[in-house]
Amino acid sequence: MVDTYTERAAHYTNSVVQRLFGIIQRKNSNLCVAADLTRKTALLTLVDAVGPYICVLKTHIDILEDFDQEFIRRLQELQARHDFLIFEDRKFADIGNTVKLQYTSGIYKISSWADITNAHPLPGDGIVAGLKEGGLEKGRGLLLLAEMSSEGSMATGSYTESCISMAQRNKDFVIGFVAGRKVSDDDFLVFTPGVSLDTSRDSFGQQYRTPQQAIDSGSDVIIVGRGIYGAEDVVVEAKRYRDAGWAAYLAASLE
Ligand code: BMP
Repeated sequence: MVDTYTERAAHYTNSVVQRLFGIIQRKNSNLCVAADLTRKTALLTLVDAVGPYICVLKTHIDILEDFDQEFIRRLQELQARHDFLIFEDRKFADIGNTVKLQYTSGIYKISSWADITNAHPLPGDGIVAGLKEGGLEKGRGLLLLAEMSSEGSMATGSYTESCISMAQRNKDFVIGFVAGRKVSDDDFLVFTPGVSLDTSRDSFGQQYRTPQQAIDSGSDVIIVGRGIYGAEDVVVEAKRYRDAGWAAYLAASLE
């Protein structure tokens, strides 16, 4: 039997995690949509359609061809309307001073609107220190990439173990991992990409598992991209993945 989201919430102090668990419970959803679209109107239309069924919206802000600050304002309106967190999948990977600038400055000013972002542990603890300076006071949270879903990923074994240690040293800001399974016994969230109900891989080495396989492996939030935004009816697919993820969670919490 796994602890329920409500039981888990009591173990965390980070406000982002508290907000996330609240949303998951209110919406009966552990679904994060990876909205990898390149035009802001299409992206906002997708978010408005799937918003009711998701707990987190994941963005790749740098693939937008027509980004402007107005887009952020409209995204925040949708966030308020549909009640979800925003996760910018920036995968920071530089020294602390540089990532702090990349996180807070430039065109995107990610720390001003993204509740959650993520980083590779590759550069060492300085990357967390730099991002923490940009995000902790704003109430943001960080995920570390402990594993990747792509074939041949080098984030395995001792690399993954070092990533877990890094998270343990930075529990005020690191809220969890991007990983395919529960990589640590500590109270860290696990966000799992590479989830599909219909496909097992793509032509670039992406590897998929079902929502049930991900949840049974200890995932807390399943991330679905093309399985939803690539569908003819995105609402039907969002509901299908929301229901599959929630049914798998309910079954796991009763086992
Ligand atoms: P899709 O479901 O279309 O394969 O999209 C997966 C999403 O998750 C993409 O936005 C990708 O950048 C992200 N992702 C991933 O696929 N594997 C990882 O290990 C980490 C990711 O962030």
